[in-house]
Amino acid sequence: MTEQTITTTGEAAAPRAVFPDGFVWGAATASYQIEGAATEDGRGPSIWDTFSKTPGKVADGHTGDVACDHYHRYADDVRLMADLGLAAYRFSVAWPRVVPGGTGAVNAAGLDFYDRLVDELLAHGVTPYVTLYHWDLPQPLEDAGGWAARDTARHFADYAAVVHERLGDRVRTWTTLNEPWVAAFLGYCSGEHAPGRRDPAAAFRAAHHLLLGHGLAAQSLRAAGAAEVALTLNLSPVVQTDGGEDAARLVDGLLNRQFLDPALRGRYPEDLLEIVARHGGLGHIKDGDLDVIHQPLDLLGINYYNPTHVSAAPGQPAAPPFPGTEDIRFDPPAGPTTAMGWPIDPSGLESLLVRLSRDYPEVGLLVTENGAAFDDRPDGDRVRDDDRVAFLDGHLRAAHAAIAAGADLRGYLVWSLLDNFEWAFGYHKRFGIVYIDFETQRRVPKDSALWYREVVRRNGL
Ligand code: IFM
Repeated sequence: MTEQTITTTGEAAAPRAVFPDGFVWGAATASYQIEGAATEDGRGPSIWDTFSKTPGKVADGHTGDVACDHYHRYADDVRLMADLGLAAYRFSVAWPRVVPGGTGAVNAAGLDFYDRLVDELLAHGVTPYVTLYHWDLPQPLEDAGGWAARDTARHFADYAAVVHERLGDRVRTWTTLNEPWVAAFLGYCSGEHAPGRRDPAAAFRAAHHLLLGHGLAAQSLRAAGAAEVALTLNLSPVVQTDGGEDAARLVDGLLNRQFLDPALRGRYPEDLLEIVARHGGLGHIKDGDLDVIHQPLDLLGINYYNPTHVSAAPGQPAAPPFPGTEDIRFDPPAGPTTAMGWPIDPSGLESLLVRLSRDYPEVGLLVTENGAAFDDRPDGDRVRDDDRVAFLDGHLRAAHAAIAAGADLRGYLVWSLLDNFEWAFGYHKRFGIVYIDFETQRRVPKDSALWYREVVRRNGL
C-alpha cells in the first residue's frame, strides 16, 4: 500500500492512496429496495409490503411493488456492474420469496431467481456476497410475534440453510443479518420502519432474537460448509460534544456494543444490560444463548454513514429509537450534510475502523455500505453528482488512512449500486451511483459511477 503526493504542473497536489493487493471493490443493494415483482412467482408478503401500504408510513405512499424492476432486469444490472469493473456485488435474498410463509414450504421459483442472478454474476466475473436478511420479514412471522418472538430466530436459521443448499456451491461469503439495530429499534421501538411497533421492551427482545438468529444461522451455514460467515452492523462512533463521556458511552452501548460484544465476545456489555433490565427485564436472554450468538466470524460488515453527536441534557426525554437515553440530547448536525440531513464526516469512518481492529482484532473488516443521498438531476444523458464523488473520495481516503493505522480492512462496497426504495422516504432519496428513472426504468451511470470505475481500475485514488 502506498500513499504519496503527486504534483504535476498547473495542478494542485493530489495525494495518491493505493489500496492493498486483493482489496475488494464493489457495490451493494437489498431485495425489497430494488427487486419489485412483489407478487410474482410465489413471493409472499413481507412486513415492508404491509407497512408501505399502510397510509402515512412511507412518503407519498411509495412501495417496493416495482422498485427498480431488478427481478426482471437483473441481467442488465449485472452487465452494468461488469462495465464498472466491480469485483463484488452484495445483494440480499428476500426470505418471503424463498419461504413465503416464513416457515414450511419452500418456493422453488424464488430460489430460481437467485440461482440465475448468481450464475449471471459469475459469468461476468463479479463475486456474489449474499445477505440473508435485509429487513423483509415474511408477514406470517410478524403475525406470530415477529422478531420479538424467540421462534423467529430458529425459522431464520432454517431459511438460511435452504438458501445455502441452493447457492452454497457458488457463493463463498454469507452474511446473516443487515443492521439488526435498525431492524429492532426502528422497527419495534420508534415505529419508523416495518412493522411499525412502538414498544421498547419488544425492541430489546427483537435485538436479542436477531442476534440469536444470527448465531443459529452461522452454525448451520458453517455446518453446511460455507467458506466465510459474516454479520453486518450499522456502526457509528459516538462523540460527546460537551466534554463529558457518560452520554457517549451509554449511546455507544445501545448502538454499537449491544451487537459487537455478544457476536464477537460472547457477552452483553453490563451498561447495556442495566438499560434492558429497566425495559421489560432480562428474561428473554436464556442460558446458552450467548454461546450460540458467539460464533467464529470471518468478516464483520460495517455500514458507516456518519458519527453520532450527543451531549448531557437534564430533563430531555429519551430519543424514540434509543430507550434509556433520558437526559441525553442527540445534537443536530453541524456542517455539511447529505440529502438525508446526515453530517458528512469521513474521519468517523477512520476512527471506527481503527477502533474495531483494536477492540476486536480477530475479525476481518469489510465496509458493506457507505454512500450518500443527494438531490441528483439528470442533464440529458449525464448526472453530475460532484457532491457524491467528493463524499466517496473523502471516505475512501479515510478508509485508506485506517488501513495505514492498522485496521484490517479487506474491501469497500458502495451504497448503492442503484437509486432505490429508501424505506420510509420512498423514492425521494437517491443513494445510487447509477441513476434510475423510475417512470421508464432507464439506468444512467452517474459521474460518481464513472469515477468509481477508475478507482477500481487503479485500486485506489
Ligand atoms: O438504504 C439503507 C440500507 O437499506 C441500509 N443501510 C442504510 C441505507 C441508507 O439509509
